[in-house]
Amino acid sequence: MDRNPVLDVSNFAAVSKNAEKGISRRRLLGGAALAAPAVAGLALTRGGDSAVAEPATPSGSRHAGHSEFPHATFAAGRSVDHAANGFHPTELLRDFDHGRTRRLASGRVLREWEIVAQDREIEVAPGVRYEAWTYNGRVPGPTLRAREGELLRIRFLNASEHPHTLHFHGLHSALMDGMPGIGDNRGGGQIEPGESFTYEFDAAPFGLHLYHCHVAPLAAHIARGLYGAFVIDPKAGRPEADEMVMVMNGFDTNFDRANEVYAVNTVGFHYVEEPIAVGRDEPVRIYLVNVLEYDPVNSFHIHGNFFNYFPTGTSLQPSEFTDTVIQGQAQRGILELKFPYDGDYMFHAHVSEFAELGWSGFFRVGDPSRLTAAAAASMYCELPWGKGRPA
Ligand SMILES: [Cu+2]
Repeated sequence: MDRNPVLDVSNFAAVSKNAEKGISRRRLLGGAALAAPAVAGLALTRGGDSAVAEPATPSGSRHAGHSEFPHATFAAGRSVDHAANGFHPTELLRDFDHGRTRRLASGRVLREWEIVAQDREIEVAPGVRYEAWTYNGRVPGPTLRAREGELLRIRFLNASEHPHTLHFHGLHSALMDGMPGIGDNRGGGQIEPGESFTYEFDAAPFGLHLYHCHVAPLAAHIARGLYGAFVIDPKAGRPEADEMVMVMNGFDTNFDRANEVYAVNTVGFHYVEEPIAVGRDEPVRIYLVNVLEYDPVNSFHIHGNFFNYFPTGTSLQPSEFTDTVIQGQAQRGILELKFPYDGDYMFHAHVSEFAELGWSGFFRVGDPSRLTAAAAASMYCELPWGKGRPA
């Protein structure tokens, strides 16, 4: 059907050791996957008893009120092996890659990075492995950070077994667009395995952008993990704050074009397991990017608080003071807020299904002895690893 082997869906399934063909996320949620509890490491472990084969609409569930919506929980008693993954979502959160800089004769700053595309298996929830395609071995790729007006140079090496590109959002010429078919005769366009290309363009406009691969089939290349945030600071900078990047993503672990795991920064429920520590009354700035494939919208909601929202970060004036934003794919924005009270505050997709499949976390504000998430989490939902689960 297609000349490119990566287009073959059966090929996708074949390379995912843990994928179980034909088990969709919706069937999983409906309880059908109970017949195959080993599916991608996912099992419905209600009450810690994997043999509990409840129908899709059980009655008398401990989780009355959403009993028609059994949770896909993850391998109990385990955490993701971050060392094996090669990246840690807690560190990745505040990891901004400024590259190397030097001043050109003109006085202008040249900023340079090297990005290598590599195939790499990663664990996206305890026991759930995924054959990712990565930039610099991590998902999301490095958060590239520059300042408005600089000259940017990104050397891209494709060490993957598949053709890829770097397609940046921002202002640049067609040759630098990472678009297959444009500039192939000048070394650009689609970058084949083993090839390299250097992208060069001005840092403009200031704001929060993203980059991703633009090789077809596009959904597959993006869903595999080839994306990252791209921050261009305004010339005068932004006010001091505790800054963090959140890339909202998901993983189609059985290659049926629907996601089984949802997350911020790749690992489902990671910020439940390790709440994000922030200071009380300290300014916090979140660079929020939605790269989710296969679902039309994503969202971010915070408990007990409101934030100023700067869509695309291209204006210094917020457009909204709110507690929930909706983003389509590639939409992004900057959130600024302070936490006035100690305690643990949940943040999650307000698409509840995403929240219950991993896209949930907590901010831990000030004194951790007060109102911590262990209790809150168990009240909210049955969570992985048996923590906080009622006896
Ligand atoms: Cu690609």
